[in-house]
Amino acid sequence: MALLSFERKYRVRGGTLIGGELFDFWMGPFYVGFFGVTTIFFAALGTALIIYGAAIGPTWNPWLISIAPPDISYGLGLAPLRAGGLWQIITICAVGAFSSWALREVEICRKLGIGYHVPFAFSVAIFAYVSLVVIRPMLMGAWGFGFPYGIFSHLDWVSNTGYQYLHFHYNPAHMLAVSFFFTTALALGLHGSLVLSAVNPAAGEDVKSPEYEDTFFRDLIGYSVGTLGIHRVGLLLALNAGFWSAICIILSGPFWSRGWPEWWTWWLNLPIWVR
Ligand code: UQ2
Repeated sequence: MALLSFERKYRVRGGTLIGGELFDFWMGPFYVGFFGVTTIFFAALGTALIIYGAAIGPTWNPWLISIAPPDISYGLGLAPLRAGGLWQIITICAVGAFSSWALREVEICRKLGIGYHVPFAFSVAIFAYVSLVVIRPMLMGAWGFGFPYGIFSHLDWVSNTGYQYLHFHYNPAHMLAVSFFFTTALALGLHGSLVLSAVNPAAGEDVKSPEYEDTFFRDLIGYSVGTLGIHRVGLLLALNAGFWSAICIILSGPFWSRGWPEWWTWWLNLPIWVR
């Protein structure tokens, strides 16, 4: 709020994808836009339905509240509200809210004339969610393959689904995803600590320039990826973490229904081994 006068020149008209100038305004610090309205609509309806689902359920214990998808027998049809229909509408609301939020990011990028990197990155996170509750269930022929909306219940789902494939860590796409998640943490750890070491010095000491950051890594490992480069590396690592997560679960079921350890028999079956 305090920056509003400073930011006045960034509050430009236009760049909207839909609705023209109808919703082209700000409420306090927030840009509204057509997709701000649809975000609020889907988020509010989805949240209300979750609360309704909790109200007709057996518990108010926040850890145990759960809204389950329909039974597998409903296939890809609609289910009664109390038998998975709530889950179906909540899923529509979630996808609607996430997509609206991404498109609102796009409109803000267009206003500012900056790249679409942020909505693109967010889209990969949306893809990971959609792969679990839309793409994989559709490929497997039933909404019942989606995960339940609850804190413990979704953990149980992950555990059960993993054990259906005996040992999920043998899933090659899961291996890639996990490796990218860890490397993302390494990169952010390196980057956050390096930046703070240079630009947040002890009281009375001078802020250091990026050359110091380069020099630290040149002294340490003979190479600096650079201040722009580290953000390219970070984005690449994070997007790959989300992307391979989506791939690893889409593969499991629709394209591989046995244990993942067994997948590796291709290695033993290579014709290069001496019998
Ligand atoms: C760097 C640099 C930064 C950084 C970091 C590095 C001045 C402020 C962290 C070092 C990063 C390297 C060497 C690549 C790491 C790669 C992986 C896959 C973890 O050089 O430039 O800018 O923050």
